Amino acid sequence: MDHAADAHRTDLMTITRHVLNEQSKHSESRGDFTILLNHIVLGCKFVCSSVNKAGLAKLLGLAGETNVQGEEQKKLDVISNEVFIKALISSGRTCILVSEEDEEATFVEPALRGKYCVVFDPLDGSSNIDCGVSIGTIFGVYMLKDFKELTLDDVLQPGKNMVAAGYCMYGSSCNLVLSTGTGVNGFTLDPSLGEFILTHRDIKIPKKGKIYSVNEGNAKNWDGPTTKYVENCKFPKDGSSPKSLRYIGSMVADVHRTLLYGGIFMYPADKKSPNGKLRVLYEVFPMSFLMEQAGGQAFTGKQRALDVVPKKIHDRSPIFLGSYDDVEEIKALYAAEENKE
Ligand code: FDP
Repeated sequence: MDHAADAHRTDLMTITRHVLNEQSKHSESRGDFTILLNHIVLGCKFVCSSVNKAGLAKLLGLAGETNVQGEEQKKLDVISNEVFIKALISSGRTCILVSEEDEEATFVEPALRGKYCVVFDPLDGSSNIDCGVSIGTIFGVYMLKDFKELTLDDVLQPGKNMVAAGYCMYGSSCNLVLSTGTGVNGFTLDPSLGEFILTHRDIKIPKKGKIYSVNEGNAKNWDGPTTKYVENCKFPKDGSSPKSLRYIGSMVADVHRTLLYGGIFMYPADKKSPNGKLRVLYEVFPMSFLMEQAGGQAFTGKQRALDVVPKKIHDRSPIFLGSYDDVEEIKALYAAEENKE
């Protein structure tokens, strides 16, 4: 028996231990965020297990279909939403929940209320479920300013006001990436322990990348700066090598790769969708928060993404995020375009 190896294995930095360590740096903290995070982690573990079992359990298919026992089949994204809503409410630390799956925000009943608002997409990239491509959960957390009267304005705040953001990717391994505003850390689920272990400490995105990631099928409807940027990726004029194109079409997976390898991920505006496709509150903001915390940038084509003030909970925005220098390049192209007008 290798006692040294075993001893090493018992000194694991789990996500709970990590957050408790962070909490101990703030003497005023009462542990509410740690409790909230535990419930988010529980939701992620549940969804991870459902995603892994999806084929076997015949969870795939349209919501509303019935199985051989005549029971109603639920789609994975419907199940994931129910799991997160229940986990977040039962934490006793939330007051308003905004989910991609629900048209209206959920106001938690007064007896179970806490000070956090959580915005989330329980299962992003759902068009990839049936072919086993990586999908994920994205979340952002705001802290309530005024406890007296809850209104939608408590969640219609710019992304820079978030106190935490993260995502969990359900892929060949289950990875949870989290920022509480002091850098970005990545945790991998050890299925034998059922614990997320710190595997990527203080993630920093490379300053410049070699990959661009965009749905080029929309190119005929792009604006000038996006078209020019992608042209430069393929035919650089400064003598550098062309960039590689990688596009999974699942935001969590595309952003995860961008964070670790560098480069740029874009979902620009186009003539058909002048506000792009991705949702401000639970896609653009959390991913932009993580990018900035990792040393990168996030830009909408007009402004810093985290400065946007959403008007409605399901608002959309164009987004360019990733390595600092790469986003700087697209910002320059938009600035040049604006100067021409
Ligand atoms: P999906 O439609 O599969 O749910 O916002 C959802 C999203 O996936 C993102 O995860 C992904 O980045 C994007 O849409 C892909 O959109 P396109 O298929 O238009 O490229």
